[in-house]
Amino acid sequence: MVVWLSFRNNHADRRFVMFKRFGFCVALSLVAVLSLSSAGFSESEITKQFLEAYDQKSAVKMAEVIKANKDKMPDEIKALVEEALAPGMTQEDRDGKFFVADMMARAYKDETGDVEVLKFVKRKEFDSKLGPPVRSTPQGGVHIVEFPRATPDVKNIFKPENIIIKAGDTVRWMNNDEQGHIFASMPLIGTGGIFTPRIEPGKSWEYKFEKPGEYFYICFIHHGMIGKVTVE
Ligand SMILES: [Cu+2]
Repeated sequence: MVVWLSFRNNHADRRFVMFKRFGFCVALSLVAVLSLSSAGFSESEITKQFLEAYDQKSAVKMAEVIKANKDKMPDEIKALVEEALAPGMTQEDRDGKFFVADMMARAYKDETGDVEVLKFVKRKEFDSKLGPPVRSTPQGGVHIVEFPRATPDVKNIFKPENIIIKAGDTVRWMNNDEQGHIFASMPLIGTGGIFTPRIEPGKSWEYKFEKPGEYFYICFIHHGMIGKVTVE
């Protein structure tokens, strides 16, 4: 449950929850719509109709667009994600496209019960916020991920943030920062299993990865502090 709550704290997700409660979200949706209109969308007809319904704040019309184009939606949404990840995209445009892909995938899930497209969008969005994956070399039998000491420019990060290891390997998270961190992996989009206590400064915490998979994890305290372990 805590993992789910924290998952819901994820950025796009939070915007969606707010989007659902229109009364609370005028400012945010305005920001999103503004960034969409400047995002140079090569909007397909379906996306255009969906955005029109969104502009009218009509959840009913949005659902209708999805219903009328049900079979095309997975490809439509994947194309949007591809656009979002295209080279040269600004962060703002990327966020805008992921925002729409996320909304469409949710509406598609509500219509069909199929959650896989939404998971796909979430995984891609998460990956887009990380640097490229690095194959980790164990030191003294374990892989080390550090919470480095905060500097004026960089704080609340996992380092390295995106590693590849082998099944059976152990990762040790070491807190060299001056504050505590708590994190967990998100079973809704990847493999669950990591759930840490509060790791205080100077302390460390280990996890042995028996199960192959993609472990997307987030700090509960610091929004935007994210990492990933891919277990082969
Ligand atoms: Cu943290």
